Amino acid sequence: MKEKIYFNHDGGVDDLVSLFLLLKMDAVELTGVSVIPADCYLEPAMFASRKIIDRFGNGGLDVAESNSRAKNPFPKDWRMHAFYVDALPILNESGRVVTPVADKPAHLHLIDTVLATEEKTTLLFTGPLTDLARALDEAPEIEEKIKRLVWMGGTFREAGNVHEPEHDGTAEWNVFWDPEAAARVWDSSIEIDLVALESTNQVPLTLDVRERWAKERKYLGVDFLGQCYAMVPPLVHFSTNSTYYLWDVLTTAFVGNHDLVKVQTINSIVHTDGPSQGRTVESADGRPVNVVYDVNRDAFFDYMTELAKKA
Ligand code: AGV
Ligand code: CA
Repeated sequence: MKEKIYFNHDGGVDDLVSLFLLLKMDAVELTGVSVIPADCYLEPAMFASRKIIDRFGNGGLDVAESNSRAKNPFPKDWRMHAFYVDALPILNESGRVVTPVADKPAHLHLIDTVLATEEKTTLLFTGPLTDLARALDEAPEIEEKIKRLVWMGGTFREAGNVHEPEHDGTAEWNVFWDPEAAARVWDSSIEIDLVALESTNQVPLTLDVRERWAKERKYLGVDFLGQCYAMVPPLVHFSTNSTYYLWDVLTTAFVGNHDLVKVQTINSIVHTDGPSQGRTVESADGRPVNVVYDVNRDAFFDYMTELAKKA
């Protein structure tokens, strides 16, 4: 039986590529999709999501808009990426958008979808957890219908990826955007699989990966990967604040293939205030999370590229 997945994302290049790959996984059935305007602007991210489903999916889905707001907003330059994906000719060839916008905001759409699905749902979140935190406040009964949460977020290292005024640099962005939301989900009894920076640091966008996709661009789906990853800066000599990693794509690949990574359980808490807000730290009386801390890089890139060839 196919695994039922509800996907909430925030419209970055790797979020949108994740949506594409989920549509190509044989063992996965997407039950719902929603978009939160964190690392994106909502309108282009909604259009891009609907067009990706039109082009690469089999219909039957709508896409819900989140009305959640940031504690700490993303930089504008990064949020612009959704406009570039939305404008790709490959997504605009048909000249129309068929997949509808859902008539409820994301957190209510999540509740409805989870309750309407007979089996337990796996939640895949590749942006902040705000919509899940709000759904849990609104309808705590969904907890028992959630199989687990797979989240791209956090790190247990000193170095996070937030480089902002008044912050000490220890947080990962998806936690930092809304630290209270993460703390709310930590308070629940949902099983959490965390794809943290420990593993995503091992999958930077590099020139050899781009060259591989260029060589195999005769496959429509591989060409789509190449076009998407032409929009964001690769790791060349050293990592900068804007260097792109395949954060969310690794998280999505983990849902489809557990053998790519190593996992370790850590008891942890989330800092919600002060210069370390958004930091996840190990703590004996914290709650357990399953942390993905290592990945077979080559197997990961092979897996995602082969999936793309199915398009
Ligand atoms: O912290 C990683 C998260 C992922 O969900 N996002 C990007 C991925 O979608 C935020 C982010 C951190 N650094 C970035 C980010 C960068 N250099 N460009 C764009 N987004
Ligand atoms: Ca994201």
